[in-house]
Amino acid sequence: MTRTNLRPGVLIAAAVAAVLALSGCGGSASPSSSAADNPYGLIEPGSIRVASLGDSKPYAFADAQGNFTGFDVELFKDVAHRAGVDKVVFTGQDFSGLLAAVANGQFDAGVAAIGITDKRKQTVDFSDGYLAGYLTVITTKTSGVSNAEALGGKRLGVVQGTLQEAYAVKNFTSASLVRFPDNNTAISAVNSGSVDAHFLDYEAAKAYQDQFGLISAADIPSFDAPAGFAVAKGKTAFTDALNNGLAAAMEDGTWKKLYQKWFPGSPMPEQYLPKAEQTATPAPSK
Ligand code: SNW
Repeated sequence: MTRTNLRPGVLIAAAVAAVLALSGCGGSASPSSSAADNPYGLIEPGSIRVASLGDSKPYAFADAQGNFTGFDVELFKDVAHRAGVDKVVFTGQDFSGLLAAVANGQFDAGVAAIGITDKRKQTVDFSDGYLAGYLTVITTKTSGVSNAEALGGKRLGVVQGTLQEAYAVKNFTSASLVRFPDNNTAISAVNSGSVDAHFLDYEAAKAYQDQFGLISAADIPSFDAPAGFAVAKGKTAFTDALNNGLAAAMEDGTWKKLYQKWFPGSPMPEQYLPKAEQTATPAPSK
């Protein structure tokens, strides 16, 4: 009696175990289980947590309602959609902690006009590049800073951890650098006169110029460090999916549409346009 009752249960257990083994599920096989449910290795399957910036308009910023938007944000959402993920949650961070937060698994990605450099590749992996431009010194009309040479003896703001900081340390050696956690704080200091100028990304500089009547004093090419999406090291399925999405967004004109929306009037770079729209003229070095 006991035996005949037990038998179906044993059979079911054996069958379940066999199915689990075949599907790669079950206790010790959980890594392949999560690979099936969570191919990109996201913190929460089906959702991408992104570390970004609240004040890098028009690349990445929080609007009046607190929603993240901008060129980089919209491009990332489009690429995530192509990778099959529609839930993307952006959080504002200080730039200086952003790559570490991606590397240590607090976020799935970093999206904030982050230039790809060998040094940063020691901390994170990057998608392919999706934007290349200039670094700009902006100042007030009365500061007397009319070009990079005039920065000698002046107080120049940089956001900590940026390429601007590294460039200024190396090349603006006679300026006094003042490090800020973010652009808004630095621009307040420019407007109040506590620093003479601030050094930031070209399009963000343009936005602050328009907002506060500031002027550009110097544009430094940064085409050797195009912006990419930062991902924790070794998440190759995720990075590959982002790269495929980026290539598709460039080829079907989505990248161009977003560029025109967020950077109106800026010269159109060729290397990210659909192949049919690229001429034989070589683009600025990547
Ligand atoms: O290197 C450039 C790139 O060519 C493009 O112009 C977008 O900005 C950059 O990636 C540089 N961005 C800075 C950096 O990566 C600052 C980023 C920020 O303030 N959000 O450090």
